[in-house]
Amino acid sequence: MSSSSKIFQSPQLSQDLKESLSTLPRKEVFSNGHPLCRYQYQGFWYSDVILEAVISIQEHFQAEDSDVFVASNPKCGTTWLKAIAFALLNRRRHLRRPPPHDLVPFLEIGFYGSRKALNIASFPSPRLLATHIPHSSLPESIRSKCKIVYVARDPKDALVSARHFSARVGMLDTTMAEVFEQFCEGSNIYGPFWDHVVGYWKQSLENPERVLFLKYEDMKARPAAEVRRVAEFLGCPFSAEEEEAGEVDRIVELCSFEVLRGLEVNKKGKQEVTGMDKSAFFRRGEVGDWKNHLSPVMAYKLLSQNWKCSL
Ligand code: PAP
Repeated sequence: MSSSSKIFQSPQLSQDLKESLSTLPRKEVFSNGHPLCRYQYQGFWYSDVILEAVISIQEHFQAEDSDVFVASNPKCGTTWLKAIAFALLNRRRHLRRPPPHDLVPFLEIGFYGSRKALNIASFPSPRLLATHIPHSSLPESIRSKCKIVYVARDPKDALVSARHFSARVGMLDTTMAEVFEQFCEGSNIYGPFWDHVVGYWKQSLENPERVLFLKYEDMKARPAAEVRRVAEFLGCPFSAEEEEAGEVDRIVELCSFEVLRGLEVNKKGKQEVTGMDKSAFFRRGEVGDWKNHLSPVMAYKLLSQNWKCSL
């Protein structure tokens, strides 16, 4: 274990925990030529920074009954769903500013761990938060109390999106082929991809009042119907008057790829917490872009590898 890893310098983690973490499976990846470690914890892979935050959340975060979470694997439609959930819960407000990632911060990126930049105590209630943490690793208070809207996406499009994003923000020195191999072996960040999806999917079947499972592809095909589903799940269904007044279509339009990407607040500048370009979260917004980057053989390999996951 690389003792230079940030997690081993964190004052928030006890010596005992640091010792047990030193036994975790790990993998080396590179960022701007520098080696970084990725760790497998409770079955899923994290960077050291995110792992520290996940552990801190497990130890300290207390959910409130009214908390609502947007959950996803990375690059599966998080920004879009954040905008929809925020628009639904704040019908009278609009999204001219700030952008979705500032309105709905990630629990593990910003509030916890060494990258902590926001104060959870000062975040107004009812809290609308986001997470990429797998369902099985969420603290019990979130699992038992909160409503969670999860969005899944074709992993081929998610991995292509992840690779472009990584190159765009200078996060990792990975080629498309390397990202593809990580998705196949399940060592992509927050992976294995299908274990993440299946965890939330099972919960949506067992606890439909707690977890709503959406698919990016369905949202693209029939956005109004999916927006109505989210509204009903969140306890803010559209009234007959709102339906009549075209409120559903207004929210669909407000949160569409073209409109969000075109907003000045999303075109320029960097995110408050991560320092990443805001525009990096809007690329093509399409279903099936993987066909421009992966071969049919790669698609087949990814599908056959994924059968190994715990469905
Ligand atoms: P995150 O998990 O890092 O927050 P996330 O928002 O899930 O990222 O993923 C970004 C993807 O959603 C991008 O996909 P692409 O690379 O295939 O284009 C981005 O373009 C897409 N996206 C962002 N906003 C929308 C939207 N309003 N409608 C559809 N797709 C969107």
